[in-house]
Amino acid sequence: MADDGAAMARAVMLAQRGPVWGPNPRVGCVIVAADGRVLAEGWHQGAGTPHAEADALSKADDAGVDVAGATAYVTLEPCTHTGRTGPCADALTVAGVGRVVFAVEDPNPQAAGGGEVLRSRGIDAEFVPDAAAREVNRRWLRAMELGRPYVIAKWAQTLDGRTAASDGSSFWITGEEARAHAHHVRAEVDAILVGTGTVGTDDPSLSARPPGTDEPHQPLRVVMGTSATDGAKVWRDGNSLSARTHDPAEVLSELWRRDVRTVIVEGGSVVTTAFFQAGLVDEVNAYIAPALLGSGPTVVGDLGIGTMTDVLRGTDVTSTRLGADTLVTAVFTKG
Ligand code: AOF
Ligand code: ZN
Repeated sequence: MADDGAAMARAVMLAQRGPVWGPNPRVGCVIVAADGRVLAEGWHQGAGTPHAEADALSKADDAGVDVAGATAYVTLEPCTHTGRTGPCADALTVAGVGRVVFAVEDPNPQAAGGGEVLRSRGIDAEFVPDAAAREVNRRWLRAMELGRPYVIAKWAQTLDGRTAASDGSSFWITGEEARAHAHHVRAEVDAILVGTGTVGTDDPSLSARPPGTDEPHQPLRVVMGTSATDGAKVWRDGNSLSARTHDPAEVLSELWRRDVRTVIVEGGSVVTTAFFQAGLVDEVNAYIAPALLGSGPTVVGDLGIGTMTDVLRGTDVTSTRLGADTLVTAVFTKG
């Protein structure tokens, strides 16, 4: 008899081999025989490549392994649609698996309903919720619920909440470890957004340069606002977008159409404030240095909060020590 918990834990590990960025979720699949033997494993490597179930089934096929009557453990509900690839519910049916256990229901209305479809064909499909399987796609799942990209507001600040000195200089508030961490996060998202003001003052390259990673994924660079930024580094290749508007909701719809599921808003203060004012910040990543400036721009401007009862308070807080600095993350929109 297969151990459901152990098999799903393995499927979650496999899911993590897929890319965090991109329009698709990370999904893992383990096919286990009635006697507990693992017959095949698969995972999804990103949009356009086979889904986890199809990957596992084709590996079984290549190895000449018969999966008839076996149990497929999948971290996400098998899809029913033909998108970039074919429906996994059909592939599992044709292969003759006897049972399917999935850990998260698919929030994508085009793909959802695999559990029902499989049951209607006499396959024992069970939805067994699993927190670890949810966590693997935490931001993607939230974006699908919201129908817009998941927004991470990221900044580096001093203890007194400043992001630059009064002369505008801001290199470097935090140390090397904090900056390396931020590069890892950049390589895991679909887009990085800044305002034209930041392009004018910092001329940032907005690339992901995580130490120790060759050819990291490069997010789309998005510049929001109407001021001219000709010749800036962000325009060095085609992987950039000018969003000539001051409305965060408008930018997010445009990004959603371009398959962006996660975006980091990296400032400046005007842009970050606009996203907070619009209620469109899902998560804050604040890198806090043990430093004081006493003057200079602050992270977030006036949000129209005049009294403590209106304070914006985050949940699901984490704190991570990075050299002398501390990364505090918190969630600001909850499902
Ligand atoms: C699965 N198994 O491994 C994944 C699923 O355009 P496509 O064909 O790549 O389909 C993408 C959608 O399929 C995605 O939005 C999500 O609903 C589902 N992803 N489903 O059965 C998988 N990656
Ligand atoms: Zn599928």
